[in-house]
Amino acid sequence: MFYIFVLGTAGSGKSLFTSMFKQWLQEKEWNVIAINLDPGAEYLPYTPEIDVRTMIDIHELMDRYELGPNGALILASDLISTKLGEIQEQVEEERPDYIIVDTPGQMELFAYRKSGPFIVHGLRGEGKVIVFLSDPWMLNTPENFLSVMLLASSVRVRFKLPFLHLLSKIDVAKEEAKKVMKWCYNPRLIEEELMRIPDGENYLMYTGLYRYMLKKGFIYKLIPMSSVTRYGFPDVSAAISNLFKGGEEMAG
Ligand SMILES: Nc1nc2c(ncn2[C@@H]2O[C@H](COP(=O)(O)OP(=O)(O)OP(=O)(O)O)[C@@H](O)[C@H]2O)c(=O)[nH]1
Ligand SMILES: [Mg+2]
Repeated sequence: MFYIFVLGTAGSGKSLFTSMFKQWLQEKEWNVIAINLDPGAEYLPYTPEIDVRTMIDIHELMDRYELGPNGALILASDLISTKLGEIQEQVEEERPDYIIVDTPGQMELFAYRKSGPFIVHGLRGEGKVIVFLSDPWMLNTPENFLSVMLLASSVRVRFKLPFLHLLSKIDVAKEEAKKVMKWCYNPRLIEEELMRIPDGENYLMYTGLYRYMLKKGFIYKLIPMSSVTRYGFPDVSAAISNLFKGGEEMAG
């Protein structure tokens, strides 16, 4: 059993990726299930085999503790950790090859509070990987590119697991995606762009940070993909297979 945890900022395409990548793997004859860990999800583009919403009711929390939507979401995120045993039991019943885990819209509630890492590390499996989604608009300037790489790095540091960074929604942001991929594969281009920042102090800070991250492997080679057209799915699955050390090939 291999876990694929899908993280990313709000609206980056986590749920649609979960849905479409699950379908894609199933077509390759793999036994795949999806877990929804977003207690606040109103709508999901797939039917999860395991759903935290059946264990935690956000509206009940709001009523019982007189909380607003954000307070209830925070409490619900913390409560996820108490459901580890229940989730594990349900996974064991299914015994799938792959488990795709969709995580809460508000990434910070999952990644930066205790329960996210607790669940991620607590679940038993042969391998685990984090896939982190960003859409091209989020990286559309050199400063944004740098800050999204910082965000991805902070998630990687938080979970300490094999990590992939995907560039989502490229079907609707072709030009932006091309630019971002150029930056990824020609690191000097970003430096040149950062040099154009008029404020000298910022330039030194940004380029210093950028060079350090590049040297230490924190500027990721993004994998461009679209959950609508499935462009890039073979690359994503090959990269995931590589990360599952000793794991079998996923792509059929
Ligand atoms: N064109 C296109 N739209 C996409 C793609 N992926 C997601 N979307 C759309 O982007 C919107 C957000 O996608 P979701 O999958 O709900 O994103 P999410 O990260 O789960 O969102 P939250 O859980 O609310 O944070 C939806 O309208 C999706 O249909 C893609 O690859 N291409
Ligand atoms: Mg979602």
